[in-house]
Amino acid sequence: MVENFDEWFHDILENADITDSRYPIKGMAVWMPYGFQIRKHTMNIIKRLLDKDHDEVLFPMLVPESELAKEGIHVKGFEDEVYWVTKGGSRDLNEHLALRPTSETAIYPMYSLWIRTHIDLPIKLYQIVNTFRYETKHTRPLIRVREITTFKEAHTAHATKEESDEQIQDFIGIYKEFFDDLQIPYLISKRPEWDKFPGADYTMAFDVIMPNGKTLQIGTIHNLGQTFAKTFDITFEDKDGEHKYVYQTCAGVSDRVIASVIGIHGDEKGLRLPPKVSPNQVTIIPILFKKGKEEVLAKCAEIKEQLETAGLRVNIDDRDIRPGKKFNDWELKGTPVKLELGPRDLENNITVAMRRDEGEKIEIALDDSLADNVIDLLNKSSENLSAAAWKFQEEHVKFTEDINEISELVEAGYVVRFRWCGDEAIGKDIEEKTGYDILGIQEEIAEGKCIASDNDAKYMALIAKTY
Ligand code: P5A
Repeated sequence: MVENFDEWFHDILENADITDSRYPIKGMAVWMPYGFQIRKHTMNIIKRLLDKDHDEVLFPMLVPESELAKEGIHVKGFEDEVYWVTKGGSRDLNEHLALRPTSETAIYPMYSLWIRTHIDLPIKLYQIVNTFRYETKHTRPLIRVREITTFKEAHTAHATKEESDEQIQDFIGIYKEFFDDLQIPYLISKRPEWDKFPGADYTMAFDVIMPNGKTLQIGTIHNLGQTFAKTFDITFEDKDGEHKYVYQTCAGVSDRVIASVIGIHGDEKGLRLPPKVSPNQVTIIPILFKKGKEEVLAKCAEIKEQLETAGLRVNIDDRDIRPGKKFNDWELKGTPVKLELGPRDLENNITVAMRRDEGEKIEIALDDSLADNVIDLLNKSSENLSAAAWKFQEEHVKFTEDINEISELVEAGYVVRFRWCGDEAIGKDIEEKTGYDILGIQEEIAEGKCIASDNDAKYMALIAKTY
C-alpha cells in the first residue's frame, strides 16, 4: 500500500463508495452516499467546535470583480485560479462575477458595513461552503479539487493585534481538537514568508504525513493584520472616540481532512474509520441458516435497538449473501466494530465482536452490559488508531545537520527537521538545492549553525515532499 499509495487511495474512494470521480469535469467529483455520511459527521465535529465561540453565516457564492480585485496581493495569489461568470443567459454581464476561491473579498466589504464601534468587536463568523479554484497542479479527489465542496472557513475581526494573535492560538486549539477527534496526528509550523496566504502577515499550518511520506496541508490559520481592513475600510471607533482599523484573522479546512483520515488509517483491507465519523459505528452481521433464521434476525434487531438507545450508530447487514462477503465488505468500509451473531451464539447468549483496527475477535455477553462493552471497544479502537498514527509520524520525522542527507531521507519517506537561520534567500536556496518544500518553522532555537550557511541557526524547520 505504501508503494502504491496514490493508486490505493484512488481505488478505495470508488470501492468504498466515497466519491465517484467520473463526473465529466476535471477536479470535481460526486460525493456518494457512504462518503457523504463521513463528510456529514466530520462537518458536525468542526461545527460543534466552532459554534462555541463563532456564529455561522452564509454568504453568496459570487463575488463582484471590483471587490475581488481590491486587495492587490490577495488577488495576485489567486488570479490564475478564479472561475468567472461572464454571462447571464446570452447577455454579457456588466461586471464579471467570480466563483469564490475563498471568501475574504465577499465577507470583508460587509464587515466594513457592520463594524462601527469597539462594541461590535470581536466579530467571529464562519461558513461551510463550496469554493472553486482552477488548480493548475495535478488534481486528485479530495486532495486537490477544483470545487472544494466542504470549505470550512472562519473569519474574525478584533480591536487589537494582541487579540488577533490570541485568536490564532484559539484556532490552533480548535483544529487540534478537531484532528484529535479524527485520530489524526499533525505537524504544526509557521509557513515561510514566501509560502504564506496571499495577503496574510503570517500563516500557521497543520500538515500530515501520508503513508507515502508526502505531506498534506490539512488546515491553515492566517493572521491578516490590517491589510484587508485597509483595503476594505473596516474601521471602528475605540473607547476614546478614535477611528482605527481592525485586526483580522481567518482559518480554513477542507475536504482534504477526509483524505487524511482515509489515507492515514487505511490498510490493505480498506478503510479503518474513526468511530466519531464512521457512518456505522457498529455493524451487526447475522449468520443465517434456514433453521433459526427468524430468531437470529429478531435478536439482531434487539441488539441494534439496545445500542442505538446508548447513542450509537448501528446497521444490520441482512443481505442474502455469504457472511464472508459481508465481512469483507465491512472491512473495506471500515466500520470500527463488527458483531457476528449465529444460531449457536444465540444459544450461548453471546456475540462475537471484532475491532477493525486490530482484528482480534472476542466474545461478549448479550446482557445489560452489552452497550458498555461495545462502547469500551470503540474507545479502545479510537485510542489505538490515534496511537498508531502518532507513532508513525514520530518515526517519520528525522533530524539532520547535513544538507546532502535531506534528499536521501525525503526519498525514504521522511519529513526532515533541520536548523535554519530564517533568511529568505538561504531558505529558497535550500528548496532549490534539494527540490523539496520548506514546510515552515516549528520552534526558535538558541544553538547550532544553519544547515546551509555560516549563520547562527534561529529556528528548527521542516522540509518535505508535499502534495
Ligand atoms: C482560510 C479560510 C484560505 O483560503 N481563507 C479562508 C483562508 N486558506 S487556504 O490555505 O488557501 O485554504 C485553506 C485550506 O483548504 C485546503 N485547500 C484545498 N483542499 C482541497 N483542494 C484544494 N484545491 C484546496 N486548496 C486549499 C488546504 O487544506 C488549506 O489549508
